[in-house]
Amino acid sequence: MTSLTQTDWRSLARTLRPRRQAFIDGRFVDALSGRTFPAYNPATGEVIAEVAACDAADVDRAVRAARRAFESGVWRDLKPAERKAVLLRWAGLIRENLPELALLETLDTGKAIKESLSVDVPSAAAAIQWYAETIDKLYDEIAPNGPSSLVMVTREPVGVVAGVIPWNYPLIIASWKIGPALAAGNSMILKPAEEASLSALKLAELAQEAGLPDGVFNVVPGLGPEAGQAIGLHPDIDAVLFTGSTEVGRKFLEYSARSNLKRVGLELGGKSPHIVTADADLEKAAMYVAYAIWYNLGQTCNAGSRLIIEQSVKERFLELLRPWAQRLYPGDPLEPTTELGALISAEHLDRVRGYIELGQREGAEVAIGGRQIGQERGGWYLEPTVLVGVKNDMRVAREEIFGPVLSVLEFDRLEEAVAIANDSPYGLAAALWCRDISTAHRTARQLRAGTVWVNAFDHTSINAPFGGYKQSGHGRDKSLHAFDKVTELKTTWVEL
Ligand code: TAP
Repeated sequence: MTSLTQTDWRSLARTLRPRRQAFIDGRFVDALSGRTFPAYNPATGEVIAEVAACDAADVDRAVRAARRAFESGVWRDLKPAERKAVLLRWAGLIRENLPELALLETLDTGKAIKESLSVDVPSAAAAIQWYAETIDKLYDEIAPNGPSSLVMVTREPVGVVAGVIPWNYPLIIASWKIGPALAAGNSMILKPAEEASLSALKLAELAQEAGLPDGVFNVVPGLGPEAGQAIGLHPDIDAVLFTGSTEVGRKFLEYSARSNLKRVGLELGGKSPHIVTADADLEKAAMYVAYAIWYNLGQTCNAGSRLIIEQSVKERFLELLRPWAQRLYPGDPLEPTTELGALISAEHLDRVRGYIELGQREGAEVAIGGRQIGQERGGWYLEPTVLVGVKNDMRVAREEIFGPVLSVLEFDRLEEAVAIANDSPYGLAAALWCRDISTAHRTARQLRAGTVWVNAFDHTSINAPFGGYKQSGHGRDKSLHAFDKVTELKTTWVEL
């Protein structure tokens, strides 16, 4: 399927009829209000679908369905092997529908079809499969309490779990929420981002085909302040797994406090530091620094957006980065060799451009890129950009730009680099390039981030936890740790 040409993808896109209704209680339905919102193709600026705009009434309908399904035991009381089989079928169907899902993801988000095909869809299938596999392998515990009692510690599903997710990796992040929530036996409601709902609706169709009982998995597309807020405030949702901005994450904590104290998992923003020392393998580091900031056009929560480079090698390193900025030049996302597509929206493009101008006003200089391109296509494209002369108190070093803009800061001593790296409200990820093993371990310990890479960036696996320190959130996606937010621990004490 990867042999399809740009023309093939374009003609497939013309025949594609994306699902646009909400999926509630096993049926595709319009929003009760009848309202819709447009889904745009960021590569062309065209509207590709009018999607159901769910609000509080639809969320309530979905919660009732999810609660009914949960209480009936139709899912949580299935034999583990049966539950596992359904999720494995779902993962299989995601793989079988690779071209359609990849195309939906690309049309809806502007990301390159190459990436949707090789990363987004396969990773989502792999995550659901991984959690399916845990279902009949996780054992509960017996606390050591002597011969006169049996103290069992068991995990039970919390009940109704909602996932509220962003637009940058719609399928992947959905799968990180769906996997643990459904494997644990919960029912689920998923609210995709306004800018990227289409692949979630296709997932719902495949869930039904896989045999997931009605009401166990629901998708309510809609706007954040309507559907999202209704989820946050709903008194009968037990947990919300949120991925998105720190600003909205804060709102979910407030919603929880104002409603039923539902559990809130927060995967939020980042401003990840990428430290490169003079003794590092600079050529390799340059490639990683380039992908760390420019992959998906920097619209990645853990994007390596602050390069902290040892002063003596700064100029040389910038020369090594230049060819990568040319190679990773944005193009038509449906051209199979394109690595970077378009930014998600016109507003986001303006926002990112605003940061480049702000950086210059703050005293930084554009060393690479900085221009909007591709206007003739109608979409929202920006060159890979590097700002030099950045100080860590500038807003371009402190705030999440969420675009292809690398801020370059300099250091003389490694302690300085660590201090700069840690001087951030965020703590999602960090990376260090150096050859000395004890420096690497010591520095990795000092970096306050949920993930630290040494001589790498963004290497990832579903079995390694992912999440942030500080205002990058709390709780972890991926790995067995993701079960913590969607399960209750029950102690059953039996006197013998
Ligand atoms: P947000 O604007 O925070 O949106 C995330 C989700 O929250 C969307 O579904 C959004 O709906 C909804 N929402 C917006 N306002 C809301 C409100 N007032 N009440 C309830 N829900 C609301 O983030 P985004 O722009 O989609 O994504 C970018 C952000 O996500 C960045 O900060 C990025 O770092 C973060 N992110 C973090 C991670 C991890 S793992 N830490 C991964 C990816 C992205 P609408 O789309 O309708 O507004």
